[in-house]
Amino acid sequence: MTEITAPKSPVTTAEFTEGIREQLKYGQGVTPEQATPADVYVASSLVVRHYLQDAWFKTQQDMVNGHTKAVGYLSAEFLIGKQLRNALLNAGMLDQFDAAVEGLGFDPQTVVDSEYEPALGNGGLGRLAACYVDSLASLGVPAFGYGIQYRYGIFRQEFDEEGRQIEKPEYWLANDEPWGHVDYNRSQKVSFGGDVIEKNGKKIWKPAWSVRAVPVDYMVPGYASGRVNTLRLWSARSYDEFDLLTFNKSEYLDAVKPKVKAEDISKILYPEDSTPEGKQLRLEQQYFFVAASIQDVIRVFYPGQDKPDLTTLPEKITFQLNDTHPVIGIPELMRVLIDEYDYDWDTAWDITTKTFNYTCHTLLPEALEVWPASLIGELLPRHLDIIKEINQHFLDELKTKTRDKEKIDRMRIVTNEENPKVRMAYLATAGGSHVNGVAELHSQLLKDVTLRDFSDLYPDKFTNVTNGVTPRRFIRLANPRLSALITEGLGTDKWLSDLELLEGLVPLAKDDEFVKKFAAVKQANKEDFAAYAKREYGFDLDPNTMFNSMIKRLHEYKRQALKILALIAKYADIKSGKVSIDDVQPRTVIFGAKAAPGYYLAKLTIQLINNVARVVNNDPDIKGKLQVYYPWNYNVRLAQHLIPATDLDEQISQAGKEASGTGNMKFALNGALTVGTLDGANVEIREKVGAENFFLFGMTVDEVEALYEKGYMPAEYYERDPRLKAAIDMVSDGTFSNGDRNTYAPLVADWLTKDWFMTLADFTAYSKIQSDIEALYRDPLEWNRKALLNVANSGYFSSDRSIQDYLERIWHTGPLA
Ligand code: Z16
Repeated sequence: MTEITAPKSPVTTAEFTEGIREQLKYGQGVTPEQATPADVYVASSLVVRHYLQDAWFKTQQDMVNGHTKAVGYLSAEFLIGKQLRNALLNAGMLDQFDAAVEGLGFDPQTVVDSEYEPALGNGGLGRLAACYVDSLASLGVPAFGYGIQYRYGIFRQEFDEEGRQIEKPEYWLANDEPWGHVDYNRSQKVSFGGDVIEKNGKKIWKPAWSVRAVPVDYMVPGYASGRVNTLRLWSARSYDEFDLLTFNKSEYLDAVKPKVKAEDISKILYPEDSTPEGKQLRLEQQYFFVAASIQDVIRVFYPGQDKPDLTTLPEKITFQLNDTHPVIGIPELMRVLIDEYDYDWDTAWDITTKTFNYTCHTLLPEALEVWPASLIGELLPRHLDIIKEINQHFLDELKTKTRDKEKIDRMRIVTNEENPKVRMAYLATAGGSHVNGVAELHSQLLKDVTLRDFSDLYPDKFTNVTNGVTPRRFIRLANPRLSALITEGLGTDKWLSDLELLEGLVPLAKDDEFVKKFAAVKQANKEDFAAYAKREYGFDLDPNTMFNSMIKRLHEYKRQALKILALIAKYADIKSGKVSIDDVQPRTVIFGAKAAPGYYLAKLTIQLINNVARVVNNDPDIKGKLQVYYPWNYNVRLAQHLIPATDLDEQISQAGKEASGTGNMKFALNGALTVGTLDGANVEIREKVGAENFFLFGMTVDEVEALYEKGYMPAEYYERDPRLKAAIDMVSDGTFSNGDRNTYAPLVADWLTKDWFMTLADFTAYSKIQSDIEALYRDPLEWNRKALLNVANSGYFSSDRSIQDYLERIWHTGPLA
């Protein structure tokens, strides 16, 4: 008997149908006969919201009236993906929706597909924030996600004739957006610029301009928890509308300018993943959403109080800073406490440090935001004063802890130079209770390298929380076939809220019949993906080949170059006759990646991959045995389709560079095998699934360090490995650029003279492991047994477990009573 614990539906099919009819009539203004799938999508979404409304109220009331500390997850990005199916699943209405929509003569999948994906994030960090709000609600923990409702999300990627990336604006709000509830009556004022004056020994900030922060609220229904939390994304509006009335005609157009400027703040998501640009607008965005959120928390938790006792703030909420982007919240809370509520410095500092915690998501030094003090001073003069004072207090404290003057100097929050800079990661570390990295290895490197001085003097502040992903979206929704098989194998569907139960599948890996069912699921998923790729992209994928995916942002450290060079080497082997085509293990390689628009080498790599695909796919000598596809505009939707269909997943970053990775977890949970380096969470995945079920290759962190130390000469590797040489020469000689030898010259020059991430040094090891991979793939039963063991042993990588770790190690709170 299979035990089904999925939430009991709050609605019958008849009620759902009636709800859709009502919404079509009074909301969309169409009859069911006139309605398009997009109309039915909007109507269905509003029905879901309707049935969640009471649980939403109750969760908020219990949060404000109860004694359970809430979590405020401050993040510049929430890459939430499509909402409808997820809300239906979590609220227990999937079946009622399907039946109601079919009853009205529509195909449920078409209806769901007509939702436009909110792409309000760059990659891992934004998607992680979305998984975390899902898990918080599913665990019943009171929480707010606070961020920005950008009008333009991450750009829509296209490829031109030459295979180059083109960025198109992503105006995702062009149509009805039924999920975001715009709440004009709870807006906040956020101010900028101006000066600080002193009056009676008190500093007073006289800002020059203000914008109105309007909350747009998204319901975050927990899976089977009966709880609905809030994701509050701020949208910037102008206060200057009325000024229009006072202008004569000639000034009319000028008068709308300030309005446009104010609304610019939430206009666009910066497309830099891990390498932020220090632009004024970016700082405006950061302050905008953090200031609005802090005021909002005071409004929510101290309703109607003129003189609230804010010493209790750390009992009401704990703020998690997602990377350095929201760190300006630390001086902002200080300012609010001191300037607006008259607390003294020490009391304010005590409240602030108890309220904030900081998660670092990177090891790249260039990703740790450093702002010119002058820029902060212009935009937020009072905050710069406060930051300097924090710095001074901090330096005084350090003097009581160490006599090492150089160390103290290295730890300055505000640097001591002609044009001083503010180091946001240091401000976050000094101004909060805990600092965590996002995988064991990453947290260790933070302590040993990036924040070493801090961990020496404040060892107790540092901890680790290994990332996780939500099994609801990334197993249940993305892979219904596997979900059904897991439930069959375990005899319960409880694994959806307790993912470590997947361990119960371990014995079934010995059962050939079960392994064959598992293999059939993968095969069916591959056929589905081939059909999807045909429909959406016009590609002809052969589902009887190995599906080998590499999906993630395009970045040198992630080393898409290593993958493409190995592929070219293979192609060259075949072309030169070194390898007979009959011995080639058929493989379909699928890339998905966006590059930051200003990242030259990354964009050139995209062009190379597209042209390798063009040449290889059209070469009759290859007989379709090697196929390369690069579906453009990789996003959450494509991930949900491709991950369940993948046999082999690439996690091949240079050791010590990928903080964690979360795609690696999604793949393992969907039964792909990983080829990877000892980097980020790969280390823990390999420990959990077993070394024999993971294809490890490449240098370790220590070996990488040693090689930098010794002096890395990439050209030596080029000379040493003839296959590598052949591959690079093929890139140079015009094979992938219609004979033009200049196209990829900058890329080749970088490989041969710099190659900062040591792609060439790991090439030979990477090529070598391919024969192990191919040997195993020739034995489908053994391959699938190992893939099944990956699923069975990856339960640890649920974001529910990550949230449990945050609750125990950092937040010290829990579910609502
Ligand atoms: C980002 O996506 C990440 C780090 C960062 O500093 C900025 C952005 Cl936008 C990624 C990491 O690169 C990745 O390793 C990690 O898994 C992810 O954040 C979530 O922690």
